[in-house]
Amino acid sequence: MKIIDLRSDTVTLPTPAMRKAMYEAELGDDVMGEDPTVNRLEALAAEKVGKEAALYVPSGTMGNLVCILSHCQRGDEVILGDQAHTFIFEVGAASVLGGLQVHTVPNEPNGMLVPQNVIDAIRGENVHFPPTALVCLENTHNKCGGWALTLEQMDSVCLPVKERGIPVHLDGARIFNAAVALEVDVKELTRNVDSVMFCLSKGLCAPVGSMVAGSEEFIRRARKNRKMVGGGMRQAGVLAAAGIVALTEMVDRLVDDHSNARVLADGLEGMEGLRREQHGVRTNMVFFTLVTDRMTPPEFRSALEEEGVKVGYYGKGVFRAVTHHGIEQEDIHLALGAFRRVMQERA
Ligand code: TLP
Repeated sequence: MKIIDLRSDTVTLPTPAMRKAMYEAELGDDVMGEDPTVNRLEALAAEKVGKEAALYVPSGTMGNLVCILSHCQRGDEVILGDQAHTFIFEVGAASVLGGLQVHTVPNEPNGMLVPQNVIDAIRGENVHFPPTALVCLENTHNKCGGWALTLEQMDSVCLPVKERGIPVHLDGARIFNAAVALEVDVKELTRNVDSVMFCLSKGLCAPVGSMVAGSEEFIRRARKNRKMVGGGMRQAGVLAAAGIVALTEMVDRLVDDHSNARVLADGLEGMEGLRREQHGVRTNMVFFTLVTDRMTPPEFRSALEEEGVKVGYYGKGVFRAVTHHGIEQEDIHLALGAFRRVMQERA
């Protein structure tokens, strides 16, 4: 039985082209700046997102941390959404390792921050206040259904924040999903942020790694902070080679993941005992809630697993299914059959 693993697009495996590129990669010591493959990946990534420079980091979590550390000093405050990955899923790193205070404002269901709420959260001059040093956005927004924010939506927050002299960081773990869904060049979405982190290891299928990008001066600081948190990786070109394939060959196919997610969402619609979450499907994520008392969430999850389908659990009965490379439309139909059997026979 094929396991249809919809827990996350992080489960994707490197493609044959990636494995070949990894095998053949030219290597050097990247901490000394001498790994030609890492240097090539960094130049390519910077060019793709329209920034002066980029830096290869081991993970999205480290990428966000390195950017936050590079924008802020201990004692500063960072404004971000209360559903932000950085706030919920990054082990409190900004506070623990950066000595920063996080100031959350509520995310709208589509992942947006209400611009006025962000402006109101910026601290004024007062001896009692920590200085506001950074605002973070997320696109696509993971906890808000994988929704893609348009340039206009992002600008409605970015521009007034930047007018006040405060930089904006974008957690763009899945920014290529957003660009593909909105049919815009990714540069459009990154144009007005000061730094962006994006992942090579999710829908783009590289085994490891994320990129951060910004001005040359910012990336110099980020490189030092990456070293500080242990992210200097020596002959990292063996991994970066897969990242180059990710950026050159794996972006356009994300459209298939998005259409598979819609097929899945349509199939789940109206299934007794399940309620699709309202935010709709824009990219590769489908959220739904178990609304029957005949089965607990863990029972539902293991019944699905027995049928060969894995989904992610977000608590309070809410589940997430993520489509990705290796999941074909026929797998979605098989998965829907499994959902139906679990809901009809066991619920
Ligand atoms: N998200 C993972 C889990 O951590 C929840 C997933 O399965 O979706 N920003 C965003 C928006 C993310 O979704 C993730 C990973 C990260 C940052 C962190 O990236 P990694 O896992 O590379 O540290």
